[in-house]
Amino acid sequence: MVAVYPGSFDPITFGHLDIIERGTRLFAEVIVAIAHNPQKKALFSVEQRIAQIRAATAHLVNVRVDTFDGLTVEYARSQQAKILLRGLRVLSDFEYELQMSHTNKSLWPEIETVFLTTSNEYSFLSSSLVKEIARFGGNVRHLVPATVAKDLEECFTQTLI
Ligand code: COD
Repeated sequence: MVAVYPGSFDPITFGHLDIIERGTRLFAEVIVAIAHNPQKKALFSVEQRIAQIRAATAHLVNVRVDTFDGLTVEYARSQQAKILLRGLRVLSDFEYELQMSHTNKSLWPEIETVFLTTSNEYSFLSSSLVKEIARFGGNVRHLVPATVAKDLEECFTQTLI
């Protein structure tokens, strides 16, 4: 079975990567799908995020990185994928994820959302937190893949100049 792991991934963190790695052991293929939302201001361009995720998942043979506009279920349908993979960290994730899962099913009844609970060491980790630390010059190398850490350093060094 093919699973789509949709998200913003702005940027990918070790929390996302953990879900991807575990997903590849459950599904024949995991498509990491970056939602392109022009209304939402992202730090990294879609092209940068594709490069970051490709570099971070280069060791995984059954991962594909893609981007999509519009509805997640329409994208999944276009890929003949009936599984959406999502990660759950804390209780507050649950409400949002439950609402999204029901909404997606109302749009396409054949879609199923599979949730993987976060690994303990990443339960606090989010892309926003990583960006905040990097913005203030903190070390993020234990939180994100090396390419992302480098991109964050470059991005915020340029901002300071
Ligand atoms: N540990 C485990 N899981 C994690 C961690 C972590 N440390 N960090 C993040 N995750 C999980 C998140 O819980 C989520 O499941 C996934 O990784 C992706 O997270 P993000 O933050 O990169 O992506 P989101 O949640 O912003 O993505 C939202 C979508 C873009 C998927 C959503 O807005 C969407 O589907 N948009 C398209 C329009 C649409 O179809 N709308 C209707 C659906 S409601």
